[in-house]
Amino acid sequence: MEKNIPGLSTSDKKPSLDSVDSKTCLWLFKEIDKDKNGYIDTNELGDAMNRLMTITDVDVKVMMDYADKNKDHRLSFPEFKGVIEDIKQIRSKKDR
Ligand SMILES: [Ca+2]
Ligand SMILES: [Ca+2]
Repeated sequence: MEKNIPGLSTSDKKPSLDSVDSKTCLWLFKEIDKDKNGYIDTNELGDAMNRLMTITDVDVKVMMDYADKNKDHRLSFPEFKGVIEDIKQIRSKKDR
């Protein structure tokens, strides 16, 4: 049995939202974009969210609506990244 060596096992850690950089963002985006068409649609967002929590179709639609800035009913990477940035900002304001 091997001991966990700090620094070598960091890849096992789930990224926290505060430490999400553009690289992690892109990885997340690709994880959610199941059909790899470069966009996250409502179904893909719903699937991803369902894995994390119990969420209703309405919740997913609200999230989609908020994130979908150009209203084409799918999320491009900049739109997705924008949401992450927004959440990070809201969180950092709360901490103050
Ligand atoms: Ca897709
Ligand atoms: Ca869009």
